[in-house]
Amino acid sequence: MSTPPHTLKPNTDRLAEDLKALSQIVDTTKAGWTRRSFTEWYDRGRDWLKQRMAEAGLEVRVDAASNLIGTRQGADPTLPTIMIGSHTDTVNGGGRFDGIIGVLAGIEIVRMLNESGAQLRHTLDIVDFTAEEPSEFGISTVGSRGMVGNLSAEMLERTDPAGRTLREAISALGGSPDELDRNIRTAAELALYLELHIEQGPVLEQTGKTLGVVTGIVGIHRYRVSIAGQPNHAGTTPMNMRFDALAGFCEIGQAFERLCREKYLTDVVGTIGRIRNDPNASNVIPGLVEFDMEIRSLDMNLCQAIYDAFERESHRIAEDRELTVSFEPLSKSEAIEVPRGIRRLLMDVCPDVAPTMELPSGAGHDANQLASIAPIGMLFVPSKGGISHNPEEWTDLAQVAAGVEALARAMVVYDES
Ligand code: HGY
Ligand code: MN
Ligand code: MN
Ligand code: MN
Repeated sequence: MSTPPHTLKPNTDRLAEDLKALSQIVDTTKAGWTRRSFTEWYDRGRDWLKQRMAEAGLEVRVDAASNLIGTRQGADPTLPTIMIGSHTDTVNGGGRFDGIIGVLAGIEIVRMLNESGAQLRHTLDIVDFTAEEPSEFGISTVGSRGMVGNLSAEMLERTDPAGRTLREAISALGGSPDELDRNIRTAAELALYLELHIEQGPVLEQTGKTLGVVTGIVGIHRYRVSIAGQPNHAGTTPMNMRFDALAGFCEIGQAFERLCREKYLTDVVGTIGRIRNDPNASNVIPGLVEFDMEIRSLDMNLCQAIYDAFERESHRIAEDRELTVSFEPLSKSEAIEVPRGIRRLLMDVCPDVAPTMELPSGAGHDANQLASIAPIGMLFVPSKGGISHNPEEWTDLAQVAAGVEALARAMVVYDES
């Protein structure tokens, strides 16, 4: 029985309750709304999600990569699966909407289908991908990498500051890392991946639009850089006899910003967001600085060009200061172009729900990984003031509900196509 897509409406009270309940399962000792992957608060969020998925009649399981998956069987088991997903981990001091609205949208869409008595042709998977944000292991999109076979043995052995391996962390969350290779999802198994996400930027709000159909998603190159000098006494070491790693970082950091700002202002963004200074004492000349840098662009050649130029400049500065600098790749995700057919599918259904426009994503997503095995489609809803990764992150309930309604329509239209 086909379901007229326009009849599917989210229950906004239920959606508000879910948003409030899940967003409050956080580490209250931290600023903002913090639910870091592989922590007790993340586990509690998972337990809460498992209950909601079970109540919605989904078959609930944790896959080899520790992703939480709720499955609603379709009428035709020979068809590949449609997947709706996102993530429920946050950055430190993050907001209440980044990621979770995509997972809650999936659960609410299942309830809408149940209430309308709709029987889809395709099986539907609702997924909470593990650790989409850069984890304490230095790797982001852990679960979606694992699902598509992009989590290497080397990555699984990386350790967090407490010395735990990513392999151990995935197992503790119910995954089975040794089974990863045998559980890689293939293109034949997945028909379509859809994700609802906050824009995390100002464009929708500034143009008065409620829905954004994503045209492309940036790729991200992330590196860990170490600058080594010589720790020494801050009082007895003359200025011309120092090998100051932090002073070296200041010059190298400026060079990075200048490269990204001057040469590639509109097409690339570069950020140094995490830094460690050893021994980090007021009366010791810093001997070692370690920092994480990332470069993002829709054009991966630009990412590579910036990296190459930055590496050369860093070695030149280090040599001048008799320091050493080394670069270790942390992770790479490829830039994604959304297939035309999926953009058209979304652009056909969305304007009926709310004012809509097309735009690229400057944020990375699990969709970057899923794109290696399926056509992906992403829908954005506005971020107030364009703010995200910040406790002030905000999206109106009506905007979230419009995103849920449009995603449900697109999914039903696709299912019947
Ligand atoms: O960093 C990002 O782009 C995303 O919010 N994880
Ligand atoms: Mn994020
Ligand atoms: Mn996100
Ligand atoms: Mn995402």
